[in-house]
Amino acid sequence: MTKSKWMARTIVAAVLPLAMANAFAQEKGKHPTSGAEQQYQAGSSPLANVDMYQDINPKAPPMSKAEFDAAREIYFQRCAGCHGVLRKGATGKPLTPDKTIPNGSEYLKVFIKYGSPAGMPNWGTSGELTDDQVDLMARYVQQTPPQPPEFSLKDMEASWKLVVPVNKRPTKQMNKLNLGNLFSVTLRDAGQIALIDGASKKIVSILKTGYAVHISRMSASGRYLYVIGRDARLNLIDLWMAEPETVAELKVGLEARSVETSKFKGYEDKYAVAGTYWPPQFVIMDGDTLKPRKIVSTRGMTVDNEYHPEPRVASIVASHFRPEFVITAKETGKIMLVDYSDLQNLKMTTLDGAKFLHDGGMDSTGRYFLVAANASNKIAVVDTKEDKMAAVVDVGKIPHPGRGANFIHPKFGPVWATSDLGDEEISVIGTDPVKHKAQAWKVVATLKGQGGGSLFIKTHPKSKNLWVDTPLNPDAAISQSVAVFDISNLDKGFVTLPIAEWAGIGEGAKRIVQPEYNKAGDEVWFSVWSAKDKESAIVVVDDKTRKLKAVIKDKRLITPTGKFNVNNTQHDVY
Ligand code: DHE
Repeated sequence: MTKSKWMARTIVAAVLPLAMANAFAQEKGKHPTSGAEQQYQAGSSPLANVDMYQDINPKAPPMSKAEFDAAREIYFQRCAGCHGVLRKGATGKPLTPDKTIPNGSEYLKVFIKYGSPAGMPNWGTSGELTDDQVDLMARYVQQTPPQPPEFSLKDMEASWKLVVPVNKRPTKQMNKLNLGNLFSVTLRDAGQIALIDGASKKIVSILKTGYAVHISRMSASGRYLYVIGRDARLNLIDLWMAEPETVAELKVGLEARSVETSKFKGYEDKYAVAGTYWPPQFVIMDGDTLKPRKIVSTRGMTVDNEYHPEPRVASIVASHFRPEFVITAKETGKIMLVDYSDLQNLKMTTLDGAKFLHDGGMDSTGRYFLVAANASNKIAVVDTKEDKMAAVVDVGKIPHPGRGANFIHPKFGPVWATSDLGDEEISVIGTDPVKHKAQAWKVVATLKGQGGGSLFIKTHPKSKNLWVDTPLNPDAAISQSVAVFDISNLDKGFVTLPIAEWAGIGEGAKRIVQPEYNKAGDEVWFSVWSAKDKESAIVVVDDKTRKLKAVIKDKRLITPTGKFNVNNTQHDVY
């Protein structure tokens, strides 16, 4: 037996039982989410389709250009989410040639095929990659990482389409829609959004957006809707037009997830900002045209003072206390408070949060921003009035709040809560440093939900219910239902509602994802999310009775995921 074959067998023997034990534990629900979490992070990147230069590394195993391109495509579809665009490591390990070449192809093949208990998925044995593809990837990760192109102001300007100039737009609302209760619904795999009227539950229109469209945000006035796709295409939609439609479009980079608008008094609807995963930067634009004004790179030092070449921009919120955007950089853990009052002489305060910042939202006063540092199992709290960190709070495994849930705890006063991707816990954090000082920025209660795999938690100031989804739980009974807690008696535990069953649709994954309230706060909407070729739906529940109120079914509702009520998004109500 050759040395490399022997090594491979030894590693298989060492790794395989653990990988199997891990899979078995997942089935039994002991580590219910590691698999789901990996799949979630390994979402396809649009960089898979970007042409990149192949730098032949003489020390790496040979690869033809065709093999290199095929492997690059797989890498950006499955691996870049965890290992980073430049393979310098993010939540996954670095895969740079200085590390991979000494390990060699056989060793790498084993890891790619069987995975590891530390978190690497078993791409081969799960059937996702063939043996030939595993071999291809083992050789690919020993090559010099190809770098996607940068994206300058000039590139943005070249992509900019001002479809309807401001002076050609209406000066008042030209339709009869109740805009405050309109929902913008992400139709993820269709690259579209549906605008749905909150009262009639009818689709008002379907609009084309970017690839694998991600989130919607509102301008401060509630007139303009901003929709960002993973391909970094940003659509500006004017809700005042007789038929709401795209009035401007801009490509803000090659890959993106977030967008926000200026909300400070005097700057309503003036600016928008979009953050990109690649290149690692953000751009400030005119709010009513998307004309790009200023680009700022996020490359730099982590909170541990190590250089990171590709800190992706994660969540962004707009301060209500200063003319500032609050922008988080995932890999560095830095939080940038960017003053947009003078773009020429841009001022920025940079705070040390915690590594792996992802999603978050404001407390009920709008002063504090609570953001999950997900792979660090922490919530970072920013005081947007004083421009300082208020705290970093330890929570459960891989917190994933969406924008979180604000409510008044019967004992501890105002609190904000997050659920977790990595365990069944819900952490309830005190948010009132004045009247409940002892509890402020502490976990005052930990609730037990249905299981791990939660992405979003939601309530409304008028509601007594706290809703927790679990779309990534491997158990279909859990991913297809939702847990609801009574805020006045949290110790009683939760009740489960079979939302997917209520939808009354055919076969499919039917994951229940992202509770969202209507404007009045008396209805809560859930997406029933199946694959592109299967029927999906939206289920509307009466918040008071917790009974089914309506099911929205329509052939055009392809892969509905996020839903953004205009009023609640505009005013940060959650
Ligand atoms: Fe999201 C918010 C990134 C996968 C639905 N998602 C966010 C935010 C970030 C992010 C940084 C915060 C934006 C903000 O507030 O400014 N999401 C990512 C990823 O990197 C990830 C893990 C993998 C990927 O390849 O994109 C990812 N996200 C998903 C999904 O698979 C979801 C469930 C379905 C979908 O439509 O893509 C999904 N993400 C959402 C939603 C929000 C979101 C609905 C906004 C929630 C809100 O209430 O505001």
